[in-house]
Amino acid sequence: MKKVYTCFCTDVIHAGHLNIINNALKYGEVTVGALTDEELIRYNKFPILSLEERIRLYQQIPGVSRVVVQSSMHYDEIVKELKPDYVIHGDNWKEGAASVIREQLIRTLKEYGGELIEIPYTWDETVEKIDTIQKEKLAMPEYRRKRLKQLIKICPIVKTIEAHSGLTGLIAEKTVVDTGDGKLDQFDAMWVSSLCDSTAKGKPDIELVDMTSRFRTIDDIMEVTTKPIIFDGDTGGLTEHFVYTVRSLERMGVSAIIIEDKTGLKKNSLFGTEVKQTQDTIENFCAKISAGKKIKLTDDFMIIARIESLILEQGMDDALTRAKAYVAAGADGIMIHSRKKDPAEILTFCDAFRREDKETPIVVVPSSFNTITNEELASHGVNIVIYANQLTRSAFPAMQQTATDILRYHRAKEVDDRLMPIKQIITLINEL
Ligand code: SPV
Ligand code: MG
Repeated sequence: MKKVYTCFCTDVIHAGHLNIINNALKYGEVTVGALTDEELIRYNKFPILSLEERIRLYQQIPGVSRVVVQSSMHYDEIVKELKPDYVIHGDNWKEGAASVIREQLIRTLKEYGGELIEIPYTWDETVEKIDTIQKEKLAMPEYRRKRLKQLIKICPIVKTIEAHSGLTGLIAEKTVVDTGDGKLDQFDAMWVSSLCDSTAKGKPDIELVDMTSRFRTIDDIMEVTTKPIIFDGDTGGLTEHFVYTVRSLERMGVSAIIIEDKTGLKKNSLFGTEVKQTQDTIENFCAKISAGKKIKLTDDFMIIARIESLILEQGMDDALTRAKAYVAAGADGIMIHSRKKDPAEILTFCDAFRREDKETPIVVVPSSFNTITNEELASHGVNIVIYANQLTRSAFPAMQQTATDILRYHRAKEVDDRLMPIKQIITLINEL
């Protein structure tokens, strides 16, 4: 009996998959590979079923002899191990990002005389509908909300970028980069920054933009994206108000709120000690965390405590003492912030915190200490990295320069080659 291999990265079996299996059976005994969660995420196919559930699903397909785990989108490793006589795949991967995977597979098969069989890809209305439903499901509150906790478990570090509008949400959702080794990468989550949400409205970052308005921003982002949202909740306000915020965010499908241990008039942390900022007492802040924890209804929603001790120059011991207290009060994660250019104090904190607490997720925002890479942060136990304001900071000077130049030249011709072509901008947004 010849050996046939195919790999699935789906949560739903439709006519297209059955067609592949039926064709594969003509050549021999069929093994199906189930792609790992980590690889699916890098290719923007966030799994709704767990790997175990997907394995069981594939095992139930008539004609499938066994299911194995494929741990890379590239077939080299699995093909070298299984040495199938045939690998079968739809013919829809000759172009685009997946073509690199195809070419590499052909080279590997050649080494021992294996063969690639490509069959016409099934694309009809039913398949299209199933595909759309799967994608749309991810935007629903119950799927979106739990996705952050899932990502923390799966990813070495959850890469998060700021979004403050539908358009920036789309950038966070759709920006994919080819990492050069035939792999793709993208952002995992979105940060609704108080700084950028306020700035976009032309307001200072002092908790002036009210919750109704901030929820409207979230709604705009949610309408056009599926990725999970981390909400910048500033100080969380009065505890009596904070519990309502938690309820609303959780119901909307937001995954986490981060609140900072400051009280009184909030100023942006990046001002540090240049402006008057007051840190809350440990007791008050713990009470706020506990109240939020008590009111939330799901295990998915996270309340993350942000420590301002380093920002306010209160020292490392204070930061660590507070971290411990906030976790004891029920915080689902810790954010440690710094405005130093050198990441040393952040890393010292992370290492010390991790020596005692291996589990509680750590969040960092490397706006000032921007030389450090995601990988370095992950190696110090950081779980979520937030690129908190770079989209706003790149867009603002570009727009300002354009406005200045139109005034200077009395026309728009001189700025035109810096602009996105009109044709491109009107096709940027997909219609339903
Ligand atoms: C934000 O993005 O609004 C933040 C991060 O809170 S920072 O601006 O660095 O304080
Ligand atoms: Mg903020």
